[in-house]
Amino acid sequence: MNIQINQLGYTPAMTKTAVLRGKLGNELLVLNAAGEAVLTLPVKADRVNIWEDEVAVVDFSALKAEGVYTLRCGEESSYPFPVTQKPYAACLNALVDMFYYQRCGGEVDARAGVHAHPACHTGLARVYGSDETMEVSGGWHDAGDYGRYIVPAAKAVADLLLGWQWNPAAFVHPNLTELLPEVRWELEWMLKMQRADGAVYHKVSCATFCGMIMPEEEQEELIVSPISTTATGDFAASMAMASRFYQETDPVFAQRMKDAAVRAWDWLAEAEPIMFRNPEGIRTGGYGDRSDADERLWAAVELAITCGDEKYHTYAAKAIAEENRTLVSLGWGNVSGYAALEGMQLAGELGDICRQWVVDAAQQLLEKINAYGICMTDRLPWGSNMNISNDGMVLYQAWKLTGEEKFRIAAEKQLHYLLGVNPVGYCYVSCYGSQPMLRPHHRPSVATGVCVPGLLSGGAASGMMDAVAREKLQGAPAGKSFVDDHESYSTNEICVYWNSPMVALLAGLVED
Ligand code: 9MR
Ligand code: 9MR
Ligand code: ZN
Repeated sequence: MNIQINQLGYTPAMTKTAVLRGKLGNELLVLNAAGEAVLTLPVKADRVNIWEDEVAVVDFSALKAEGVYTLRCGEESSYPFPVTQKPYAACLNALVDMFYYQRCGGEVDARAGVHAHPACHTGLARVYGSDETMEVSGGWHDAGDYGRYIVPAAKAVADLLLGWQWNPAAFVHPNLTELLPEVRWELEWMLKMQRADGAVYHKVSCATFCGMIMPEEEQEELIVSPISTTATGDFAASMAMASRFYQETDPVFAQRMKDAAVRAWDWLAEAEPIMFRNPEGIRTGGYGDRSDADERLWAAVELAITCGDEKYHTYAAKAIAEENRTLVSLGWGNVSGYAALEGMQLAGELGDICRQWVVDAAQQLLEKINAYGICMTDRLPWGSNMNISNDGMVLYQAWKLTGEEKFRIAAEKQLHYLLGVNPVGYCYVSCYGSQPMLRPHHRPSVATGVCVPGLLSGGAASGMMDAVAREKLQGAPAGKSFVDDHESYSTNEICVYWNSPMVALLAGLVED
């Protein structure tokens, strides 16, 4: 395909841009379902070089009438796409249902079809280096593997709650699950990962990654890896945040989370940084870090909002003053951006600083936007689709703060990229769009031979970090460093914390 569009379509009001690859012609025709041209637009002669292609970007926002359309330029056509009021409702449902499919420690019931399975990983886990055992069942499998890790869990929870905060009405079509009960599935597990003194264990997994089997078939010993201050900070932050969301419906549960957050903080306040590294014999996901300053900052902000104590506010004010506020980072490694997004709720100067932080970061993103609409060009990291969704969240928030359309348009472009306006022409959400990703590095999808729907692929990654990528993508430019192959874990794995920011972005953008 040489004419890239959002394969799920657009709302009538949205800005619509197509990316045309190569010299296709001078005019872009918008054809209706009957094949009649309803719009004719000039294609700019001065094209842009990006990722080894010369592309032209054509704005066809003038198309506002509902219907199904195709774009044509010369001999080339786009996939057909709709213009309709709610083009993303089914996709958003699927992105949320993904968390249900990822459930550990409970049955995934018959509604999941071939992916149904009995409760998995229900045995007691042994604390690394001891004979002590713990009951830590529950939560979500992190990704294509079956590990359960606190650091990425906190990000996933925070994104989903932000999506709910921005627009609860976006989640009115429950399918396999509902948002707040689903998030609670993870939170209940996280609570089990806290040690009596308040510190939090980094993860629970088997010693090594298993083969491409269903989760209940993984029977090796479960091992709880040592504590870290990053896991403890992320835990304190996400528990304090979540506590507010369950306050009305279940105050007892909300109080449990608040108490757990306070205990984590009290332990953290006395603790020197403990950065996690896989101990001898453990080879599952590391989620290591170089600094826990951002985790501590995020925790202080959430506790200041939830508990109101002056000490949290004082800590947050000092830490924000020291923070390098050039970006709003929503990565699992640098969570300072959550302090920014959440800190906006704080009264006084701190709230103002956080708002400015978000708007300045969004402005910097705008300056990096490329022809495909995303804010990175030279290098794309492992899981770049997460960074793209994260950027969308920041741009969306800047739009809400300022009302400036440029931010909303840019936020929409992040979505359009993920759903088809990208140089490989994939809709990066499995089973959605005209050319969906269908072969993710995801054990239940590989074991059954059927792709779970609603999985956001990690997407293009320039580092060539697995054998398939090295073999098939050697020399490929960043944006094309993607292969829909289940063995390419560095370009086509799936993760709870890659789906989660896309859920938040979509929830925000579909607001009426
Ligand atoms: O399945 C694993 C995936 O979740 C990880 O992201 C990836 C990188 O750590 O590793 C995958 O496991 C592979 C392992 O590292 C090497 N042997 C083959 C495994 C499955 O492809
Ligand atoms: O998402 C993680 C990415 O940022 C890292 O570069 C990569 C290598 O360390 O690991 C990714 O996380 C994987 C985790 O270690 C194991 N579960 C699957 C995750 C996604 O591939
Ligand atoms: Zn499991």
